[in-house]
Amino acid sequence: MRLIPRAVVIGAIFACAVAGQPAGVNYDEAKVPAYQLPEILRRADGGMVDTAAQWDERRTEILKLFEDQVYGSAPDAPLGMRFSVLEQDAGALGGRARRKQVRVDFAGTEGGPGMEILLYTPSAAEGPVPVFVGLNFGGNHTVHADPAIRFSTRWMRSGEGVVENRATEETRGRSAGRWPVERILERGYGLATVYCGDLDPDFDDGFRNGVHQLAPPRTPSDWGTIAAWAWGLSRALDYLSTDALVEASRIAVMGHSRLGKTALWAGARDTRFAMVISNDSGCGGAALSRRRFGETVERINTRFPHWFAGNFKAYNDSEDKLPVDQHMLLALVAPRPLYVASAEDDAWADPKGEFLSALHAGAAYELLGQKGLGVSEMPAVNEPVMQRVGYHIRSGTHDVTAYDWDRYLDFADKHFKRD
Ligand code: GTR
Repeated sequence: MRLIPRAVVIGAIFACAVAGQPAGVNYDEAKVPAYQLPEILRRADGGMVDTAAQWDERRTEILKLFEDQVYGSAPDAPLGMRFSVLEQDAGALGGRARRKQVRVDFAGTEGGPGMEILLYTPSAAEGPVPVFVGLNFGGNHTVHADPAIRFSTRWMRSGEGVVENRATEETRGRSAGRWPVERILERGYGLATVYCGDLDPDFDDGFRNGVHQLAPPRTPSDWGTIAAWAWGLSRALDYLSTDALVEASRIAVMGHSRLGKTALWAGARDTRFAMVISNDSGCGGAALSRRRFGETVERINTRFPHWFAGNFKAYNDSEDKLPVDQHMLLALVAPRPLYVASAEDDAWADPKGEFLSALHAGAAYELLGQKGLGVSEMPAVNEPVMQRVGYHIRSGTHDVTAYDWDRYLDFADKHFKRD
């Protein structure tokens, strides 16, 4: 019998237990390969962009690279889209909120592809308010225990309270910890949310369901699921811009994890989003792919083959061939306020890679006369930095917490303050 040294066994068990993820994942800073990031301000023809006036062209070039090689390109807003208010109450949440639930029929016909928006605004507001908009993971009814929130009967990922991929009443309010509605309202903001599965159920079905029906992907540069979700956020913004309760020029897009990747892509494409917030978005979100720390391009494409455009698979274990890296995605938000958040015990999402990405995106902000992060070293845990770009790494795990939201509200106060 061959004996495996005890230290090796313990080491292996430890590596798996720490990560809670497949073996062979790199969590060692010393093993991050040497890499060179593509320069944000160097055009494809080799020339440098050195005036704000030249940025628009470079921005278009970078956006196209992300569309073609990473997320896939999505169609324009559909013609004939229809909004119907399904329910509203000016005295919701014990009189603190106005609640509105709106159905969006993308093709203008009931029963076709569509989504439901849940909107809360502070009842005390005298005029339109700035609003945070983000997708949720489990149905609008999971974001608050409010019994009047319409229950989602769509396909759900399996989990507690989900039976045969459908939610049960048990899931009402389940994610309330991630959506501190009262706190947001007290600070004078509104919150709008949509279930991501209204747009595209989160499984690989060859893009037959969800909004992909409107323009089925035919080429490896067509929209994957993240692009479909991001497209839906733009459609939510289309609606919100028509609602008198909402200040259309102050809408912040926010998302966590896979939906943080989505918020970044939505905010990068659609400059009507006045602020962009990424919570623990990791690989394919804020984290630099070339670092190969935690989740890698190959792992994400293998486990979630439907999230990105087909072309992205060509970069499995070949990150250095990517014509972009994620600091360029963040640069597409410039000069609008951008916040990137990490969590200390979320190595899978590579907090340092998220920070470095935000740091390097500063090149575009500076070109446009704004201060990026304003620091060059990663700040200590629970010590946020906030200029035009904000960043924090909080203690704890992969999640959205009250701490995260308090920082986003501070950041919004800083940038959305009325003159
Ligand atoms: C993980 C995935 C991450 C992240 C996360 C989430 O399984 O590897 O990229 O998106 O899911 O969305 O919670």
